[in-house]
Amino acid sequence: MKSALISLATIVLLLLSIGFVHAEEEESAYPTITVTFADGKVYNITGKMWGATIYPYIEGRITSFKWMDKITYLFFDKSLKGLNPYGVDFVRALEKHTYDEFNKNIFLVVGDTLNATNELDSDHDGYTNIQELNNGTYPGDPTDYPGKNEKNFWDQYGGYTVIGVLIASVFVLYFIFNRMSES
Ligand SMILES: [Ca+2]
Repeated sequence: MKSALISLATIVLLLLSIGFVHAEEEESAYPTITVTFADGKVYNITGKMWGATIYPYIEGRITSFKWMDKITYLFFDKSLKGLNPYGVDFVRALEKHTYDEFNKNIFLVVGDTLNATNELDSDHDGYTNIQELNNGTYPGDPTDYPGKNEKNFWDQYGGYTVIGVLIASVFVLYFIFNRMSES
């Protein structure tokens, strides 16, 4: 009876801790980024602001790719702690505006910022940011670029070729051994 109670208490504690960890994760999806506007005003763009205002605006502007499913790391590194090279260029262009402009019409300023960074190649992979945005690859990740997923012949059929050669070798060896045992 006592051990049953202890097990029950342990299970309850485990469930509670899982709940807490989960709640903490959801709280901070994106990092807070401190920006200094052209008028010298320092401002914190919170994770909530990236997620609820800036990302949805970009999803609406880029129509050739559905960024909704992939947008998490558009500006941020894979640990979601800081900006990737595209995020750095984006914030730099954002800082050319004044706080007043940003405060009055955030969408206008974010739109201008997007236009100002479109022709840059932030990750230096040979594709401009807008080419990558339209193709659904990350403009801040040099290992992700348009055409990367079009596999070449070896990537696509290399595995089958190796298996085919192995099976053929087994057959050849089988016949050779058969002959040797017959003679
Ligand atoms: Ca690029």
